[in-house]
This record gives sequence, C-alpha cells and structure tokens, in this order.
Amino acid sequence: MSKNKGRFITVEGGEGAGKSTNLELIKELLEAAGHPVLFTREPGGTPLGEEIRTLLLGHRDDGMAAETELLLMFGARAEHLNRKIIPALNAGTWVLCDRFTDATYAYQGGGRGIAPERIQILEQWVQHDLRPDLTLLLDLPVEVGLERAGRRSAPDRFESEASQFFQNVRARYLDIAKKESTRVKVVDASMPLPQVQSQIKTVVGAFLSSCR
Ligand code: Z5A
Repeated sequence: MSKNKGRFITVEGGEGAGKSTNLELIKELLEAAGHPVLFTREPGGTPLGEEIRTLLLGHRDDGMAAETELLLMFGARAEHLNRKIIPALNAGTWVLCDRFTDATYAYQGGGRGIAPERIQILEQWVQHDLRPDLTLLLDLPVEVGLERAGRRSAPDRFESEASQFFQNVRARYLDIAKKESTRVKVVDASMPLPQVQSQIKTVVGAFLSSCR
C-alpha cells in the first residue's frame, strides 16, 4: 500500500473475546501516533449494512440457509467497502474495523461448514485485492468467552449456537493465523485485562514502527 493511503486494521475473535473492550485502546494508540482513525464494524458500518446486520443477528422461526447468511455478509461488506472503507483509505484515514472477512471464514466456513474455496470467490469478487494490513485475533478458550459474553444482554442468533460451533470457529481462526502469521497477530485474550492490553500495545507498536 502506498505511503499516503490509510492502513486497514481489523480485530477478530470469538464470543466475549474482548473486542469491544479493547477497540478504544487500539484507536487511541493509532491516534497518538498521529493517524486519523475511522472506527467501524461488520456486519454493518453503513445504514444499509446495519439493516442487513439486523436481519443477520435477529432470531427467525424459519431459520436462515447458510448460503443466504454468507451472501448477506458479503452484501453488507460490498456496501461497507464501496461507501466507507475504500474512500477513507484513499483519503489517508486509517480504518479500524470490528470484524471483517476472517470472521466469514471462521463463522460461515468453520461454523456453518461452507467450503473456503466458495468464500474465496466472493472475497475476490467483492474486495478485489483489498485485504487488511494488520489483524489482531483475540483468542481464548470457548468456555471462557461464552461465560464472559453470558454476563451481558440476551443472546443473538449467533450467540445461541452450541459450543461445538464456537470450537469450530476458534479452530478456523487459529488456522488462518498460522497460515497468515505476518498479517494476523494472536493475542492471548484469556489473561486479565492489563496483560491483554499490554500484548495489544506491543503488536500495535510493532506495526506502527513497520509503517514508518
Ligand atoms: N459474523 C459472521 O458470522 N460472519 C462475518 O463475516 C462477520 C460477523 C463480520 C456479530 O459480531 C456476529 O456476526 C458475530 C459473528 C458474526 N457473532 N456473534 N456472536 P459482534 O462482533 O457484533 O458480536 P460478538 O462477537 O458477539 O462480540 P461480543 O460478544 O460483543 O464480544 P467482544 O466485543 O469480543 O467482547 P466484550 O464485549 O469486549 O467483552 C465481553 C465481556 O468480557 C465484557 O463484560 C468485558 O467487560 C469482559 N472482558 C473483556 N476482557 C476481559 C478480560 N481480559 N478479563 C475479564 N473480563 C473481560
């Protein structure tokens, strides 16, 4: 990516991994280094994307086919990229996104069982060559995350899945991190918050140094 373009940073993880808790810290670290930051999330991030998010997360008596779920994720993503992410990056703004396509490989691929080759076709079609420059994967045992997440509001359609679903999601995330270790940095999110934040500072600090 050329020097005057913004960088694209994503944060991933399973249920209750601490994404929401730590996104503000990441934003502060980037801004302290002098970079304008646009914070956004998936699915969502645009008015239409947020409507699609409501469809995706809401409970349905008639269920939703895995293919429909996958296509809705990429529908929201196409809107998000074209209207928000790409214009911001082109203007030199750094984009910090709560989940992106790794979540599709983990949830629709690992969780729902859709072949990664099929996801890859949509990824290429919707994103062309755009991939995150840095991804922080907040990783922790499924039971710990579910216990943390359970302390909050009523579960949405994904949060209502069985434990095996989340084990498969976690395994797929770790698989991606192993294969793409330059881009994806694993943070041990099972630790107490100060230690998690210290790991995040190290990862973000190293990335900022590499951008100079
Ligand atoms: N999804 C998908 O299937 N495919 C896709 O392509 C995309 C998404 C993009 C919405 O995601 C759903 O969309 C998601 C995947 C699917 N499925 N689910 N579920 P979301 O990101 O909006 O929702 P989420 O994953 O449910 O996020 P979350 O549950 O809000 O988790 P979190 O943000 O990672 O956790 P948190 O709210 O920061 O922390 C949870 C609790 O733990 C909270 O009380 C904290 O105070 C506490 N916490 C945080 N860190 C610690 C530490 N270190 N120690 C102790 N306690 C802690």
